[in-house]
Amino acid sequence: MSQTEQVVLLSDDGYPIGTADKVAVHTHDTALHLAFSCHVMNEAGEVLVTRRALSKLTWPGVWTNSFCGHPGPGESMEDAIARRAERELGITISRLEVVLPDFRYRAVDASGIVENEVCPVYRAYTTDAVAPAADEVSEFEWVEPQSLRNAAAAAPFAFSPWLVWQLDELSAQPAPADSPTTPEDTQ
Ligand SMILES: [Mn+2]
Repeated sequence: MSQTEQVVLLSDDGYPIGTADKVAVHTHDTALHLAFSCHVMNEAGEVLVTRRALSKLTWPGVWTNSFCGHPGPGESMEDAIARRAERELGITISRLEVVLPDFRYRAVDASGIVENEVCPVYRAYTTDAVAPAADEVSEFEWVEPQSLRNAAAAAPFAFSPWLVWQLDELSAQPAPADSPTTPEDTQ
C-alpha cells in the first residue's frame, strides 16, 4: 500500500484516466475524480448525520451525511465503503444499496477548495454504537429522515452542499418498500 491515499481520476464522461494523491488533488481547481457518499440508517429508521472534524481540509466543521470517501485504484466501491465506515465511525455496515447511482457534483468550500466528484450515493444499515475517529468526525446525531430533509430545506447553508443536493434527489424518488408512506392526517 502506498504511503499516501490515492484517488481515481475520471474523464468528463466518467472513465478512469489515472490516479492522483488525495491531498494534492483537492485544490482550487480540483480534477474530476471518483468518490462515494453513504447514508447510514439504524434499526429505528433514523439516519446518521455527522459533523466534519475542524482539522479536515475541505468543509471543516460542516454537518453532512454519515460519511464519504474515495475508492483507491483497483478497490471496489463496496470495499472502500466498508473501509471508511470502520475508519471514520468504527462501525460495520450491512444491506448496502446504491440509491443515487449517477450523482455527480462540483462545489466550492468557504476557503475556496473545490470538490469535483462522480459520487454515487449509498444507503447502509448498522446496529453498532458509533465511535468516531476524532480526525474525521467531531460530532454526530441520529435523526428522523424527514426532520433532516426539513432542516436542509430550511437552512441549506448549514449543511454540506452535496448532502442538500442528495436529499433533493432522494426526495424525488419513491419511498423504500420497507418504509411505506402513511400520512398521519388521512381522514
Ligand atoms: Mn474528493
